[in-house]
Amino acid sequence: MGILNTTPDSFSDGGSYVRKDIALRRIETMIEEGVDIIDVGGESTRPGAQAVSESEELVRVIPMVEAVVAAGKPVSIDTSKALVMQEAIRAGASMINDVRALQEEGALDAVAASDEVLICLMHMQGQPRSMQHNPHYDDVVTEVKSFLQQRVEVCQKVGINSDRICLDPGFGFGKTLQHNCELMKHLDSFKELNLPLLVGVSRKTMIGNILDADVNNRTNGSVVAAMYALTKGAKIVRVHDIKPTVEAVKLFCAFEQAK
Ligand code: 8Y7
Repeated sequence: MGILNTTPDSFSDGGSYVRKDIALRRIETMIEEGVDIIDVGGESTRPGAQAVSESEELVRVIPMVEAVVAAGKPVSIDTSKALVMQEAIRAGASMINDVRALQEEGALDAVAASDEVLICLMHMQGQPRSMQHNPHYDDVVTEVKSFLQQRVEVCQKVGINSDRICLDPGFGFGKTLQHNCELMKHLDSFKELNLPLLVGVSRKTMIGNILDADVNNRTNGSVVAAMYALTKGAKIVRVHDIKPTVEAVKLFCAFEQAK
């Protein structure tokens, strides 16, 4: 899954894809480099980021959803807002990627109203503005898993079949470096939830902290971390650097498919 940010304050793209033509070129490049799904986001969930209005988010993302659909690639829409979900589904989005796991008003119904769209339910402790202030868990792996299981049950109650759901522990979302490392080490235990896992660690602070690398020097770390997640059972990796990640995935698949 390739990340297409349309947010001026996104920490790793520095706002360089705000202008539409640049975003369109970025979509083309990602496709050339072998991306499978493009995740279009219009709200920065970076720690401390400000909220974005519904109308602003729609203006940012819908043209990009349309462009990716026109290019023939599946689109995931990174949003928590019901109206943005509805409009993106109408524009042809294949997946909703919700860091708030359909807890905002109307979001559950927006997904339930479609009988096709996929949904990624992610775990977050707190809200983006303050989530990194003092994250606390007694047992991060158990607590994240049990939250995701509860959200799956809520989805099923409103008719969202589990074959449309994937799960994400939400690396960096209300988690210390130790929490993130513990989740990564025990990612294989999420198999007990019996749903595909999506993992997003690309260029994140956890990688910067371990490697003492600024955001422009995290590609190697991001690819290695994605590879580790794959060996622990992740089925989708959400990344900025398409080419090296596609190479890692190809190697992983070649090894895994050997007899
Ligand atoms: C994730 C995500 C972000 C993630 C999923 C960033 C939107 C921060 N991270 N969605 N979104 N999983 N599913 O650094 O880890 O990309 S935003």
